[in-house]
Amino acid sequence: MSDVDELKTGALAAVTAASDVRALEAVRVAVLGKSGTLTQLLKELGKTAPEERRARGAALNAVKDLVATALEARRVVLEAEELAARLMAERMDVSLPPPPDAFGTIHPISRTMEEMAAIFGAMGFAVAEGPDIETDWHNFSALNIPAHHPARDDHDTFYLPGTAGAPSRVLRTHTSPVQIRTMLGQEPPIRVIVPGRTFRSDHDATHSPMFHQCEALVIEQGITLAHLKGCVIDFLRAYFGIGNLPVRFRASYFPFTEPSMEIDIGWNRRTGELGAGGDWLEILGSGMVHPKVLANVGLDPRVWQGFAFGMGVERVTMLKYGMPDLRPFFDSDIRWLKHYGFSALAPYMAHEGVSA
Ligand code: 2NL
Repeated sequence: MSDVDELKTGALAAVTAASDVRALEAVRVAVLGKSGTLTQLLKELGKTAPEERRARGAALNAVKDLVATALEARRVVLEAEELAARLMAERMDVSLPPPPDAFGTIHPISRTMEEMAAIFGAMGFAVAEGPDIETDWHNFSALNIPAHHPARDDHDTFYLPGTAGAPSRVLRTHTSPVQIRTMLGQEPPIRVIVPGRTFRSDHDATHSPMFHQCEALVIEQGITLAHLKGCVIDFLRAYFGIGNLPVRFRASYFPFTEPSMEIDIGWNRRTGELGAGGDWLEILGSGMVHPKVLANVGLDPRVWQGFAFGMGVERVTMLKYGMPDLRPFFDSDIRWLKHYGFSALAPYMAHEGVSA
């Protein structure tokens, strides 16, 4: 067998044996590349005796074409095989169930405060906010709770370390100081609610040292107790979604209101059901803003009147959703949050259409 035939047989065998596109490319380089075996023989054609040169040249070129054709045919086959293998490996089963969702939930406290903003917003109230760290004056004195007054003892206040010459500071024990700031900062008429964090040094099954309140304040000329009653009744019936929720007003005492009233709603003590059952549950404190409080923020009590009320956000949330325990509210336990949290995709609108 001639060296040309030998090269042809060897090259074609190597093409057939190549098991992937990379191996096939290696065969092409080894035979037809710059220093490939066939290229080498073509380069050496000049050394061949002139009478053999034409025939050998034709034979070498024929082998070159043959090998190139074989390479191309094999490449088409190998590429098809590799594509088929990839399609199989990267196959996607579109009938599989989707992975479990990774959405978070809205915390019940946030949702309740959103609901309150929606209900009071429909009555013309704006939302006001203020600092968690307050001066003693905004938190107590302005609200007619002077230094050494016994009412201060009820608040289990967190005091901040004092600085000589600077006003004494506390973590606010209620959201009332925000209403003081509102009255100092803008002219009446005023209608605001103040949902927010509050702090008291008290920790047991029914008290957290950090909790939330929502207070409301109205300052206008000619405001009476009747406006307070109507506003509170409308709010409670909208919030609990019970159009005929029984509401009872009881005389009480707060230093910052006169007269003051505690407000109860009807429920069933045994089942916990709201709106029926003949028992009463205290839910809110309220009153007409004390003339001294108005004077403390520079308002003439003979011109301006107003009412205010306050409630615990955790408490009304637990009642509405039947939550038995306050403690998990701030544990950040993902199971509790999944169970009691709200979807961000389900906006609150229950108060629409609730009426007496
Ligand atoms: C309760 C009682 C109440 C107020 C809060 C208030 C605020 C100003 C002036 C007068 Cl600036 N009053 N707030 C009034 C009555 C009751 O809260 O039991 N809260 C949980």
